[in-house]
Amino acid sequence: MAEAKGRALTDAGIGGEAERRTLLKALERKVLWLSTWMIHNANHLRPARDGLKVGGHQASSASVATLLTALYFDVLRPEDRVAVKPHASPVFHAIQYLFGKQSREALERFRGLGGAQSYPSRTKDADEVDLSTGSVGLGVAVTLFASLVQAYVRLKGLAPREQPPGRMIAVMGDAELDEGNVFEALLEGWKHDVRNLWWIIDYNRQSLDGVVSDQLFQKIKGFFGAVGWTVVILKYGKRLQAAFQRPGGEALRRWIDECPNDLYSALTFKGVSGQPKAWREHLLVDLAGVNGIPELVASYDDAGLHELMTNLAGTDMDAVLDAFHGAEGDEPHCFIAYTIKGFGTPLAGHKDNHAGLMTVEQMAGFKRAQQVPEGAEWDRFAGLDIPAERLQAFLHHVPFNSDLPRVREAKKVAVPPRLDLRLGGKVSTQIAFGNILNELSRGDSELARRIVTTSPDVTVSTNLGPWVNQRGIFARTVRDDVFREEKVVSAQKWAKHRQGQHIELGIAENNLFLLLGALGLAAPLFGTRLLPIGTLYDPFIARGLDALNYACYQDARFMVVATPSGVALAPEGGAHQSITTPLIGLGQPGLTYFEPAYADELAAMMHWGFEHMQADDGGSVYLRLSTRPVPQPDREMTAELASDLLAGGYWLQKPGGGEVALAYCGAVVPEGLAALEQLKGDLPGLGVLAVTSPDRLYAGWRLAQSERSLGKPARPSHLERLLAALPAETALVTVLDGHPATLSWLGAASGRRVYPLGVDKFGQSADIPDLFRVQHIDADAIVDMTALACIDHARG
Ligand SMILES: Cc1ncc(C[n+]2csc(CCOP(=O)(O)OP(=O)(O)O)c2C)c(N)n1
Ligand SMILES: [Mg+2]
Repeated sequence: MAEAKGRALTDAGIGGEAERRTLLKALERKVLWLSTWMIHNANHLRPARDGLKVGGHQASSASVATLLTALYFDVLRPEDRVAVKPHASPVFHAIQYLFGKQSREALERFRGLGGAQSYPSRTKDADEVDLSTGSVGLGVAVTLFASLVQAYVRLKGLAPREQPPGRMIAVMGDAELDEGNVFEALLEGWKHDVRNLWWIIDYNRQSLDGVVSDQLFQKIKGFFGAVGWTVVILKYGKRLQAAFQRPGGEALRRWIDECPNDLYSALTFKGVSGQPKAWREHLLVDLAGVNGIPELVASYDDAGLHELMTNLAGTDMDAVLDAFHGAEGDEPHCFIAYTIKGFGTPLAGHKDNHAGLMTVEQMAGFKRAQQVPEGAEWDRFAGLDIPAERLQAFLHHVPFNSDLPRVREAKKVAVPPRLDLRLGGKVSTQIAFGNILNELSRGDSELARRIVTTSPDVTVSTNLGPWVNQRGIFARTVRDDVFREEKVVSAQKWAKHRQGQHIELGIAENNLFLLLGALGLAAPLFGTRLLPIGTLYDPFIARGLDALNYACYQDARFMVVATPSGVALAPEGGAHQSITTPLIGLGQPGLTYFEPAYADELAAMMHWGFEHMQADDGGSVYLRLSTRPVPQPDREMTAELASDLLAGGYWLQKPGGGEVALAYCGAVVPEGLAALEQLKGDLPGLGVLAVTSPDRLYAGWRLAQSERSLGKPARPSHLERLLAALPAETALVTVLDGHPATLSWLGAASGRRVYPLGVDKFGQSADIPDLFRVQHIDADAIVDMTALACIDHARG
């Protein structure tokens, strides 16, 4: 592939290595210019309507202009995938603009509606972002899981045959290493022997607030080495390397090596801000008496000495190309690339430059230095000493610039008309979940082949065991189940092999959601569809919440099955109780939350979920399940019932008018029915509404309202249709094993009084009768609340 493109470059009249590098250096300048200009334009030349600074990160962008230029215009192949650090978004967009894949209008509208996004976004940017970034650390780690997913689809023969394996690459800020999720991912990657993975650290030794600790690279080297990565340090540029060969050069190297980060940054800034003698003064004092130093220092004028002293490898095109092309093998590589934040601009090195913007005067000077004529600021090649046609021909032929769309298509997986269940008696929704997957695992449907499950060390306790027994655990190398071999009795068969369809993770919920995010992007990234299901304990969603949000933000498609939930796990105790997760389900965009009470409801929800995960305008699904066994209704899942429960609710007991109706969600159904039993003498028309998805009900109601506000034909929402069965003044008593606010909005939405019951304090270990009583979600609490509603009703 690379050779073929190399030939094409020769065919296009681009000569050898030397010319390629000359062209790359010219483009590097242009990338730096366009990225800084884009930010300047947005902040200074576009009318500000809201009094807010637009922002953008000129210094962070300048820091990686060389690295990204080298990557996109030389090193990358179309099959590679890149997560670009969030605040280098302008550099990414400038590069796409030079490729002709990004419009000038989008650059002019940087950070505005429809413009190039503040941080590279898969869903909002038009120029083919591979992986979104924004919350630092997550974009880095997701590349590791993407490499695992690539291995999964390739080793199973699911990826299109003609597609070579790509490198999953993160271009990351050095402060991203402060995020714990990066290290959680590193360890998991080691366990799974990840390959084809590059992390390129923009080691500018600055974060947002200032300068990072000295000698940090030693620690970084240690971390990565410990988990088997090849670490490549790009420290000195070619000019410095040459200077080190001269008399006094060794002492100069030592001086730089020992120079504290903050002093180096300060001297760098002095060098670009009218204090050109700073380097010279320091060197001559600190290295007084060292042979060769006076001559070496004297051989540079002030500008030359500044250029030499700031010639770090990460901003030196030749050094960068040598390092990237020198990397061999598919083992993971970490490049620690020394750079300067703000390199090549008047912001270079200043510790406060993260949010700093060049002033209008500084930009005018910068424009002159870049030889960009007035009015030619958006010109692709203005100010470069190379004819535009030549640059254009080069760009056309660089290996990355393929005509293939970067967002791959993948066929949809057929979902059978219904999912089977083989259960009887009292059943929990968690048991039903295991049963549905078990039934699927025994068949040979396309759906079963495309499901991949994963869990952070709670595979067995979330009831994935039967599925795993049947389908095996994914691993590069075959490993028999030793316990089985040794005839140690166990219900679990843990055979590991390439055909395995369960990816076992350590206990890090961030990793679960990052992996679900990567698996859920298999279609656009690798051209093949997977249907990922991840299980965890419901309370620990909070642990991985940022990664869950990130996966949704990227429009990855997956199913999260969270069990046990609420306080109904009873004896397991307070630390494992989940209270606010229903509100997360309700509030999280891109994630549809269901909470079934019965097994047949869950089967319908999973069926809908598998379709929804594949729909163009679909999304991901969150199923909040319970370990509490409840008696099952003897009923047929009619089309009408399925449609109602998927829209968010149905009448379990149809109302016959009256002052009050009950609405419950999930595993508290026995309490709802017990209260009905107690009350039906006094309130013969008492209805019981099963809320199967507060999220779907809410979304439907909001949509109907907004359509009406726009003058569109009035279509009642599902909630309105359901509540039309009640007189206008009927109050609602709501109950769930979760935060009461999940259902209390039903009152406001329907203009009626609401009496919400739910959990709003942490409990303790107990059995369900005690806990539900303490939390006021038992039948007595429902009866008492209904009585209050009746009294209020009578008062008017
Ligand atoms: C999780 C998270 N916390 C905080 C921020 C705000 N933030 C954006 S960039 C940044 C500093 C990043 O420093 P570094 O990674 O070294 O990037 P540089 O700009 O130096 O390239 C911070 C704290 C964020 N984007 N995400
Ligand atoms: Mg930094």
